[in-house]
Amino acid sequence: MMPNNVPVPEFAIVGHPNEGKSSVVSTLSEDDSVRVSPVPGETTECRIFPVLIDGREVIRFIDTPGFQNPRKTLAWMRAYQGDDREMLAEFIRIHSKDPAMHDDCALLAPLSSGAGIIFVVDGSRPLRNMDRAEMEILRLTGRPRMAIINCKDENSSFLADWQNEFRKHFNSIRLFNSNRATYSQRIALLNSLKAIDQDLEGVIETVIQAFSADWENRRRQSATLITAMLAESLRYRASADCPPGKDETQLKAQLHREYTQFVTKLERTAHQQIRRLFKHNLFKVQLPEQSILQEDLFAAKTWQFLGLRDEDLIWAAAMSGAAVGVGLDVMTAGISFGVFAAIGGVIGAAGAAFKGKELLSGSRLLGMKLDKQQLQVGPVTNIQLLYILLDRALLYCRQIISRAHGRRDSTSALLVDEGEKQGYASSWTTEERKICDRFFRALQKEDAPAQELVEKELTELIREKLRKIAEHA
Ligand SMILES: Nc1nc2c(ncn2[C@@H]2O[C@H](COP(=O)(O)OP(=O)(O)OP(=O)(O)O)[C@@H](O)[C@H]2O)c(=O)[nH]1
Ligand SMILES: [Mg+2]
Repeated sequence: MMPNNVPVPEFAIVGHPNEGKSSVVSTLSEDDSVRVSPVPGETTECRIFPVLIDGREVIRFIDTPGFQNPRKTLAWMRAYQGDDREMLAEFIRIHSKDPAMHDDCALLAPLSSGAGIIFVVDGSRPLRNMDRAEMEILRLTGRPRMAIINCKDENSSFLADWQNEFRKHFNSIRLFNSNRATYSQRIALLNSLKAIDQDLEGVIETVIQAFSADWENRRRQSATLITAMLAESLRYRASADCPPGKDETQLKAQLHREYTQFVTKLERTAHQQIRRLFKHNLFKVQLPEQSILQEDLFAAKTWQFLGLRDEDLIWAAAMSGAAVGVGLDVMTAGISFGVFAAIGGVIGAAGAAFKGKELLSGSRLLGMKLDKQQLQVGPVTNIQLLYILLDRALLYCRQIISRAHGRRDSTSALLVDEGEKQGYASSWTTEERKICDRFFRALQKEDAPAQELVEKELTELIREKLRKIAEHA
């Protein structure tokens, strides 16, 4: 962590209007409150975006307006005869009342107070003389500077021109797409910042370490949230009185509905908490149509996608909301897999009926007169629910982790459609699946000390999986 007496490094993000400066600031500071707009001239005043880790500011990025009158600014600087160190302050003093120079004064102000420069251009357009004037202004400021080529569209035919020109004016150059940059690309950018000025090396290294510890912390917290969500979903049980004469089908449907709503809400809450950990407040992404996260948690499609085995299909049908209307047949099959258990006088009879193949049809249960007092739903005895929730949580994390904060559209961050994958857990090793198994069995036994141990084990496994996801995001 940054010691108290070390000044916080600051970088002003400068460039022509509408090139993506604010978007770069937003991605680098992981702050999606930065105003980004397709209309040039959106940013009219400088604004500081500090990066806080554990309440301490480690680095700050300054969003600035685009150059307004670069030719006149450059001409003034070239004609300036005074002390170089006073040049920017003098420029601002002389032009501060001139509305035609307002933005130039504003963007040069942080440089005058010592900020480093990150110059942003949209590399998908050709280089113009205006850009050369802007680069020359920045060179004349004498501040340490790097250039970022932020390609707003896929066109890379102008890249070589930009790179050649940049070599004349900047200490460091990077391709950096503010809409697609991943965590590792941001770290790579910070590493390049070290090279622009030797004095910055130590302090930027400290920032990189703080970032990396913070991300590790977020992954650990996400893993803890996922494990808790799994435990609560799988441990759930509820019962209702079912005296003779009461409409049992309706009661089951109601218990079932309450159960699926409970798990669905738990899942949504856990996902939202993870989204907040990664500082995404705007994320209302339209996932690809095929995405499994689009689907209802209990839809048969979800379960098929994520590798459901044939013998679990009836169980899945029983779990799906649609099956509620189907009637007792499917619901009864559900009982056999542990969604519903009839407790009280019925256990012996039901237990006998569950043996053998007939249980799948449910036919023998259908006509049975059971003097049950209570109907119980949960705890779930089918481990598939664990894998489905786990896979969906990991897929959700992948979306969140790979989303750049500077992005403002609502399409998915991922180029590859994750819905095509069969989920993560299906490719896990036997050892990893055993961890899930132990966790699941401990929950069923309601054995608290054993649970604590396996919860730790599972959290650790999830944390490691999240690390791998972040690495490849
Ligand atoms: N597709 C795509 N669009 C981008 C990218 N970067 C920025 N944009 C879009 O370009 C527009 C301008 O982005 P801003 O970040 O507001 O640009 P700016 O340089 O701050 O603009 P001013 O404040 O007006 O000077 C916005 O509509 C952004 O969403 C990018 O990497 N890819
Ligand atoms: Mg802006």
